[in-house]
Amino acid sequence: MKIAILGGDGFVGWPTCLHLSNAGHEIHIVDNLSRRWIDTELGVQSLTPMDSIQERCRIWKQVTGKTLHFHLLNVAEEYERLKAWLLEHGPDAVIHFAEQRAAPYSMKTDRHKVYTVNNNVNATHNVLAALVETGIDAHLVHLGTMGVYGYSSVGAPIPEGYLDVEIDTPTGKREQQILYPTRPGSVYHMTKSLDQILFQFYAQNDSLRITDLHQGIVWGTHTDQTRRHDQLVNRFDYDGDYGTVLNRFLIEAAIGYPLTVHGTGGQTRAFIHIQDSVRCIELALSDAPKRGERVRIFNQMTETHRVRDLAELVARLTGAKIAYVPNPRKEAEENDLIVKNDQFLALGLDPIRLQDGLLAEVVDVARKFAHRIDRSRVPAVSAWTKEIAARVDRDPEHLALRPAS
Ligand code: USQ
Repeated sequence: MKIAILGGDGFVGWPTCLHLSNAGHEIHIVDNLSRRWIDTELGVQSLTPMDSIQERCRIWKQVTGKTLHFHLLNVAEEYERLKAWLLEHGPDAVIHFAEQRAAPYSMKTDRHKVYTVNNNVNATHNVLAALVETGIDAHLVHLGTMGVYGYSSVGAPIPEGYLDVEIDTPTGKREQQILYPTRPGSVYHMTKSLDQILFQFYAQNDSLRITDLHQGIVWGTHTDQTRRHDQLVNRFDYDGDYGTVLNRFLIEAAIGYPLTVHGTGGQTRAFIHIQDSVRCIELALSDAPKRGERVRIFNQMTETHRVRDLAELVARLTGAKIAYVPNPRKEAEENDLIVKNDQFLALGLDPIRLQDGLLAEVVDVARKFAHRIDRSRVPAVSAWTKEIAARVDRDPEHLALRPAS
């Protein structure tokens, strides 16, 4: 297949490019390199030393003989170029990662909220409108998030996208399936909820073939393909905005930083290893909906964990200390989470469990690159509201001088 990977330079995008190229597909990376600019804005860098996208593609060619085509294009802002690009290349599938993906970054300031909404919603709508206009019948696979469902305990498993409901009508009860109600907890998660509505409309109105992957928190960094050369290494974020919880705990443990549990750590979240993430995308590609079918929705996760349990697990494995810090986010202190993921299991996914992969990740990545870490970038300081901002802990290590009285 000829596959366009929008956002193919990012954390999940890059290993997806390698995985699908290795599987024999013709890969076109379409990316505006915004994630690298955000690193510059925040003054942080990936824990793993990351080469330019052109250099990464050159190394892949050297290692495998396969070509990764790179196209510098802003999907959210350059609609006419996107349309022309699609017409010229006519991909069989489009994988859409081209969105700002960090909840804390999306909540930093009003400017970051506006950027996240403009970028994410426009990128998704531009792709949809351009597919209709060009008449290209590509399967669109979108990276969505488990976070569209929100994290209040409902007591019932979260289905894969659709909820069976019974509605009272004048002639009696009628059954219907509706999109599972969204309850996003950040501006970022809100944009992914809006994406769902855009997909529903374009599948219904224009018969676009769309799969939406509701992914959990990705952990780990290596895949079989990124391991093949030092310069193919994936990015790894540990900072307070882009670092995700388990990867942050692993890094914190590696540098003797207390594990920063927000609040009580009673938040339960869904997780998936990066290797399983790229495998799921391949499985979803192979199982495209037909024209006229509704949007296919998968829950792309393999296990659920409570944040404080993860901290205790990492502490047990590494001897790290745990710091319970005031939560910079507005979220439920404690929640249960039961998620259905039957569709990927039925397609043959054999998940990597956290218990199996965890230690290797600590040794391979965290300790190897620990010297590149800027400790001052570890605390999560983006607060969800102005009131919460006042109580954010910027110094979980307690290194700053404090008044004696
Ligand atoms: N947390 C801590 N300590 C930390 C960092 C986070 O306790 O040092 C807590 C947070 O308060 C939150 C939970 O861990 O309750 C998860 O936070 P996260 O930063 O790991 O994940 P999140 O902000 O939800 O976003 C990440 C990705 C996003 C993806 C989402 C999947 O950045 O792109 O969509 O995971 S999900 O969480 O299932 O919505």
